[in-house]
Amino acid sequence: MKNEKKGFARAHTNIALIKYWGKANNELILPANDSISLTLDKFYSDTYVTFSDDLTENSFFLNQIPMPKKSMKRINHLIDFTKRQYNYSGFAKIQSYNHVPTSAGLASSASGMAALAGAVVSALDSTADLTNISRIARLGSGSASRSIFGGVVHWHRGHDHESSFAEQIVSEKEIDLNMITVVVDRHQKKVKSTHGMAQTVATSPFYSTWVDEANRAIPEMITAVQNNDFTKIGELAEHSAAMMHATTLSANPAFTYFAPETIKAVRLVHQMRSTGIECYFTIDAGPNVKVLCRTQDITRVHNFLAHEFNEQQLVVARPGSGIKFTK
Ligand code: 2P0
Repeated sequence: MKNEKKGFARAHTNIALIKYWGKANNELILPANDSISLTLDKFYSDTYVTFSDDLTENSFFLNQIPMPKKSMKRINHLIDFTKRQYNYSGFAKIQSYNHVPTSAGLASSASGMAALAGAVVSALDSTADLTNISRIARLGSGSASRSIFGGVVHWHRGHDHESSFAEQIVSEKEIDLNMITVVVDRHQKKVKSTHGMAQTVATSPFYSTWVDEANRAIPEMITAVQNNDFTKIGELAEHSAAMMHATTLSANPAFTYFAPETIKAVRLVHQMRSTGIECYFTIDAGPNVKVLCRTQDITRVHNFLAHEFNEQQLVVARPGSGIKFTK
């Protein structure tokens, strides 16, 4: 009879308020600086794993399409690490479904790797510890370590596998913080974040300043989040994003994730603020602009942005929950 172990997990994606940009250790994915993020509702990944003694290798299907072997490196690393931890020798068949529309301009690697870690660990350990799942998710993608928890989350950079994990600052019910993505360019060819950050670490003379400033902002952001101080959260988040993008322009060769429409959306955020609609921008490793606002202002911000961008370019997200092991 087949000896099978099954696991399932659902994890939501997240947006960083204090960005992770650069690694201190590439293999363990230890970041150079701490980061803080908001987990988002609506956008999530569902992952099913079946471990079996009968399988001879791992396989991964994303939205039912098999992943090529050459793209399996980090997935295999994550699975091998977990198998060693739980002293298990079988292989895994994984089916993952992304509910992160590409039209939303959000990355799916955070939710995808978080759900993978949750499914793999829960298959091998029914008393799964969320901190351990966060560490394992980190091996798949740094930002995935934060997607284990809901609300606002702090990823401690740490100095080894044990000490680099995320934890919740406040739950999704305790924070009034929403995000409207302005999808300015869906098709732009981009420098993948893994490569972009590596190039920045290696060549930007501003890089050590980035690390110092990011780490300095962490306790300030924690206090702002605990106090639900939207103004302070927004100011710190906007400054963190602007500093991260300054490091790409100071890399050699220089590069930028900005597109012309990125600047247009940033200007609209400034215009809104000058007319009394309080909102702030953040931008990841791509051209889309994410606008942070309070719940009371979602409609006003959305309508203002809708003067310049069409409905399909605007995607509203609210705070989301942490990882779940049932649907
Ligand atoms: C973040 N980003 O904090 C930052 C801000 C993008 C810009 O984490 O190499 O896919 O897999 O650890 O997590 C995207 O990078 O990179 C990211 P790896 P990841 O959200």
